[in-house]
Amino acid sequence: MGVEKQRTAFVTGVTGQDGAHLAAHLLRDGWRVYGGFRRGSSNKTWRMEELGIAKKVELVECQLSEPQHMIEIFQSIRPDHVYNLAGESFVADSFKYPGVTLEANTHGTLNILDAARLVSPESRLFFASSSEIFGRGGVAGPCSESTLCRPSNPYGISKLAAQNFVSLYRESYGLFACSGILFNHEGPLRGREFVTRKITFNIARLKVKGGPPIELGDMNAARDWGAADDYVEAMRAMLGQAEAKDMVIASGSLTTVREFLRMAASAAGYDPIFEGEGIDEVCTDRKSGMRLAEVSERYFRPHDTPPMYGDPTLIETETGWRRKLLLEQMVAEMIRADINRWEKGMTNV
Ligand code: GDR
Repeated sequence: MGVEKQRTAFVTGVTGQDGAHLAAHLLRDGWRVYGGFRRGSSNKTWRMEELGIAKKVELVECQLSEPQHMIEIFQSIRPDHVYNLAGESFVADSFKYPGVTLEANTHGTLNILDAARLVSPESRLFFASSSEIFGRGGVAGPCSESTLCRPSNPYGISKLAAQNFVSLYRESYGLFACSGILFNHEGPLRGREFVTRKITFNIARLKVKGGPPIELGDMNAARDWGAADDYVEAMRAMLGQAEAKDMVIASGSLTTVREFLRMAASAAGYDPIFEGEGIDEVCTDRKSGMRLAEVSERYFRPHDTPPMYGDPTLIETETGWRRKLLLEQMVAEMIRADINRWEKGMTNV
């Protein structure tokens, strides 16, 4: 019996939430994992450290905007699977930095596709696209692979352009390349700029240390929230298919920011009540009278994406993938992790 060659994956954006979860799953299943990180983000290994994989991932400095550099990385790694998860991910900032967003998300993806085409056309590629590609096209009902794309911010435009490159390279050069159209996905490793982690981090702070209430933007904003730890399995399932296809990765249900806050406060042992409307709305703990959250105009987005939710039928029927964690369980997990961090004084993550 011959010894099976160890399979190799190249994960760009390994210091981010999805990169860390994905690397952990791949390592568990015996893959050799090369993790691409951007210069200046090598100090952001806390996620891999929390998952106990920091020493197991082989880190590769990765400048996505340099085509020759990407070619050299492909020549030295010759990856079986490539997951392009790197990029600018904070939608609100993309209005401030449209050029940087386009460079990282679109141009970076193009350079990866070209490196694969020139060096290792047998590699299978996954690209993390986003529900933001739908924008105004997605408000009428559940978004599927055939929903009209009308992105409403530079971030959505950058992801849609990259996704179009992925299908172009699949169709023109025969690459096994596909895009996962990911709706919001969260968890204890989420960055604090995103509303879910902002809420769990600060509810945990109030619980352990007290202090001022959380300031939030639009409490009526709603998203289709899933768990990052589930969604990285969907990415893997897509690369295991006989044929490369773009697929929506979503939970299929909408939840408001207010409801997420209610779940988080309850998971921390509060009894949250909401009073007032619009900018005057406040969330208070019924038992102690403590103010947990209030609304601040500072966090409203001038051009927020309207609520929309995804239809995961295709990925579920074609790959058999199912999400495991319900939103309420994931929120409880995030609260547990953040309370634990506050108790240990680890508040810079
Ligand atoms: P989003 O995520 O823009 O959907 O992008 P984010 O968590 O930032 O916002 C979700 C919604 O919450 C509203 N909101 C607030 N948002 C933040 N950040 N802070 C607040 O205080 C606040 N109050 C209300 C926002 O207006 C918005 O409606 C995420 C990212 O992961 C993208 O990379 C990804 O492509 C998409 O999800 C799908």
